[in-house]
Amino acid sequence: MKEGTVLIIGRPNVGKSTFVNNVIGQKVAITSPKPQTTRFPIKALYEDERGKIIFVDTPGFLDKASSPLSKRTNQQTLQAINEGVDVVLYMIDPTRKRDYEEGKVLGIVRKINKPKKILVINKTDLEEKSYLPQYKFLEDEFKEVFAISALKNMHIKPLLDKIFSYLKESRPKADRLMDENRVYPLLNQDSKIFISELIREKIFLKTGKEVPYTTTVIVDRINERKNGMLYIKARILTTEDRYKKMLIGEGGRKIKEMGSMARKEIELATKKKVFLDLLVETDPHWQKTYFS
Ligand SMILES: Nc1nc2c(ncn2[C@@H]2O[C@H](COP(=O)(O)OP(=O)(O)OP(=O)(O)O)[C@@H](O)[C@H]2O)c(=O)[nH]1
Ligand SMILES: [Mg+2]
Repeated sequence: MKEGTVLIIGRPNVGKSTFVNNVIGQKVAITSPKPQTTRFPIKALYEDERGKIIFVDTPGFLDKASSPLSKRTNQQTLQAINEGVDVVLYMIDPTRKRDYEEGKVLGIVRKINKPKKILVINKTDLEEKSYLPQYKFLEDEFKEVFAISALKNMHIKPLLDKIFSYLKESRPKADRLMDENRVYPLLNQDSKIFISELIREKIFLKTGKEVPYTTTVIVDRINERKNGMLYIKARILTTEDRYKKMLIGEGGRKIKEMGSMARKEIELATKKKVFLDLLVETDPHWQKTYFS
């Protein structure tokens, strides 16, 4: 059996989390059309008859990391790279112009010297204007290039075959990472983090431009009641009262909608009835409190 760690790196919004979800075959990482959705490296286990792959989905590397959260995000990505990676997938999105941020990520990818590197061109299902010529030079730099659609699950199989061809026979690393508090196949999230991520995704999907970036989600309690129902208490923290208002929405409609979407997904994942007690609080200092 083969085993190894595969790290996915790329600027925000290229489709890293979408790729990991589709390869794993279930939602392990939240995704949204807004950049900077992922906030910490997510480790998930892929298994088939050939062996095990630990996929590490990283937050899109940020050029300007000034807040405690974005600094920590970048640090964790660098740390994940240094933890021992066998294959690096450098993912690009040719529907967007190459920019300074892309250069920054490429600089990091170039510095990773030991592992095998594969260039992954994502979003090939889209027919809109392509900036692929701007990325052409990369094809000389990377020996292996795969054009895929993470969303439509296109051309993923040959990429997986290539990854396995790079991996060595088993070093039982994934087993060591398994522990019963984890949400399988996630290797580094417990249920509180998993649930807070699902709620955070709804904020990214359902609120306006800047609102998601002012928020974090804290799950305070998960209790299983005698009747088998899960009672979950969670709070959305935001930096200002005006954002709190937007998150709650008129007559509480927004928070209800987000809560209900999240609850349904938690029910699906846990196969239990869920009562989600979701509140919004203003806390201008949450970044300092929780992320520095
Ligand atoms: N059309 C198309 N859309 C895609 C594809 N892959 C991802 N997307 C979309 O691109 C957006 C960003 O996807 P994510 O998976 O959240 O991107 P990410 O790279 O993880 O982003 P960050 O976590 O912010 O770094 C979402 O709206 C996805 O649905 C693809 O292959 N085709
Ligand atoms: Mg992501």
